[in-house]
Amino acid sequence: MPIQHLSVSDGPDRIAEILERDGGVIVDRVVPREQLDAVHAEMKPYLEATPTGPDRFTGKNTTRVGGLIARSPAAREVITHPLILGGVKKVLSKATNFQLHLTQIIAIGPGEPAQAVHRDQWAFDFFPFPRGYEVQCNTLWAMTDFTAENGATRLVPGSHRAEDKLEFAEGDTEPAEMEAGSALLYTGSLYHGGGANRSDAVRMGLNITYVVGWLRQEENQYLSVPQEIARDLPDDLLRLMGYAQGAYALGYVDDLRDPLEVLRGGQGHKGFGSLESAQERLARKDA
Ligand SMILES: O=C(O)CCC(=O)C(=O)O
Ligand SMILES: [Fe+2]
Repeated sequence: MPIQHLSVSDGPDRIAEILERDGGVIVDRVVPREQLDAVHAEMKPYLEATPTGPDRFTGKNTTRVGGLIARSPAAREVITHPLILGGVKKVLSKATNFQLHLTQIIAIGPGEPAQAVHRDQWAFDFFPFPRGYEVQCNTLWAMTDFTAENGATRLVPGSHRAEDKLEFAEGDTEPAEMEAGSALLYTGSLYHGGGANRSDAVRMGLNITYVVGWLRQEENQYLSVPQEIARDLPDDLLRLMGYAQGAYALGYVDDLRDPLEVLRGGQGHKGFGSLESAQERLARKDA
């Protein structure tokens, strides 16, 4: 099954529909490639200073750098892109809310072999989430063009409904070929892997991942983004980073205080959210 491409005019509902059907989708040319060049320019010193991966899964010829909210103001707009966030929100809508899971540039160098095909949600201790209850949604923005030759991410479309712990070979996968500025979205349940880079140039992608509000984030935003920087960020970005209540009770500070207000220097005595209203909301979603 080939990977479906959409355009920005298709809108968030269509993105979510294809993600629910296939587990992955490409939205072509979401931002001008120059917007991602700006992220690259801000991240270049970190990319240059970071060693390649220690093992085959992270990639011995692959550089991964995170902390994008602190290090790259240009990345913040990509992370909060309304169309993509709209699609993500729908896919994760069985939970009360969602948050940022990680921000990472993945630069696959020439000669890197294909990464083992995997599900990203295995990071949650291989917990067997119910099929159809998506807990994680990835976006991988092409900072360079993604081609089959240079290591475009490889997906097994439809495999989000498959059994857990399966093994797939490269021949079972489809390359997510796309122009720079495009975004690949895939659920945490979809089998995929970084492609082999058989070209002589680096394949660079910006991996921004979101997760339901009741799971632990992969990248620790409270320590990756120093408080001096966090304090000046807009509320919507801070909430996405986790300065908000997950579901109706998770993530408060000491005496049930609201983390966003505490960060801003206020008292923030909020208490829990309402269990009754959370139950009502979930009952509506089940209907
Ligand atoms: O860089 C890619 O194409 C995908 C990498 C990936 O799937 C991962 O590291 O979990
Ligand atoms: Fe992955």
